[in-house]
Amino acid sequence: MQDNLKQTFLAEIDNIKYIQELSNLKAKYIGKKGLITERIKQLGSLSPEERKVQGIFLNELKNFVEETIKNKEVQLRQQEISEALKKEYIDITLPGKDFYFGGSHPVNKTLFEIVDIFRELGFTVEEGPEVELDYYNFEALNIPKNHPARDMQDTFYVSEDVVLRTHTSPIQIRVMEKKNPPLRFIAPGKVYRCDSDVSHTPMFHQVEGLMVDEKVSFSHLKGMLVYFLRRLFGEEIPVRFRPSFFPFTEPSTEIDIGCIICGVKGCRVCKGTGWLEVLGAGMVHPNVFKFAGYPHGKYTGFAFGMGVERLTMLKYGIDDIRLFFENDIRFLRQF
Ligand code: 2U9
Repeated sequence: MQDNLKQTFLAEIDNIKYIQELSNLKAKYIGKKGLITERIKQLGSLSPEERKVQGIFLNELKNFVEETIKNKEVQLRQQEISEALKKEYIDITLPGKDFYFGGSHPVNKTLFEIVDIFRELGFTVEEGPEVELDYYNFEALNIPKNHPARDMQDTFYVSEDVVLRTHTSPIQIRVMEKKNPPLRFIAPGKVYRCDSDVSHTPMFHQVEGLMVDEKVSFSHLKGMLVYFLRRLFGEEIPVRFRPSFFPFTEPSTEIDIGCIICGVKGCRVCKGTGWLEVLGAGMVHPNVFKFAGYPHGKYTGFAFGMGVERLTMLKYGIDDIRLFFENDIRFLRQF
């Protein structure tokens, strides 16, 4: 009969799958009213010989049940852990989620490229104030009062004598006031003009440059700027010079490259001409040297200017300048 108890217990514990069920089983056999406990309680009614035999047997059975439940608990706990590990397994060899590093703005990328090319040519980089005196922005650049370039409609006036610079040229005047030739530097920076459409924004970036020494000629201008354009747009780029006019240079020229969209055939971007204007340049006007305080006739120099947004638009085929300033991450991520 007692042997039977052990067999039933073993069969029952064998069926148990969850730790929570073990406490019921424990109560059923060795709890206060458990099957084995009840039998131990009844030992008193047996003869001394039988009590001894049964006593030893029941005691051993009780210990056996306790021990077996404890072992089963350990086994179930280990099983639980290995199942959880299997279920929560993370494959660390899978590729991670994509994330994006920030990068330079496309206008800055072009600006850095331009600066790098001129640095290699021995040009240094000079800067100056964006809120500028009328004198440096216009007067000293041979743009006298009443000149059309001073039109209120193009220039942001802060007061009668103070403007937001409309070009970076005042930097060159300020440098010439302080230093004597030889000079070879570029002047990059933000400029402001009261204008807004697909190809104009009220603020844009320019790089201008100046080289002054004794005997600087138009050939130097031509050599440097063709070299620059070949570095920026590739060795094969066609380049042409057209005569032009600026108050601060004489003679003056505008420089075109063969249209990089259509290959000099004529398209929407080059307005059917096959050419794109990318630079303005010229030999520094003698009046400008006079304003800078240089002795008459001693020095010659060439100057040039370019719009960085425009060059970036041509380089990447962007047809609306306003895209640069909308901070749309879908646009910016493409560069
Ligand atoms: C000094 C003397 C001469 C700078 C020059 C240009 C020609 C020019 C435009 C290009 C596109 C401005 O951004 S843009 O609209 N620039 O065409 N700039 S010569 O000449 C100077 C500058 C300073 C003292």
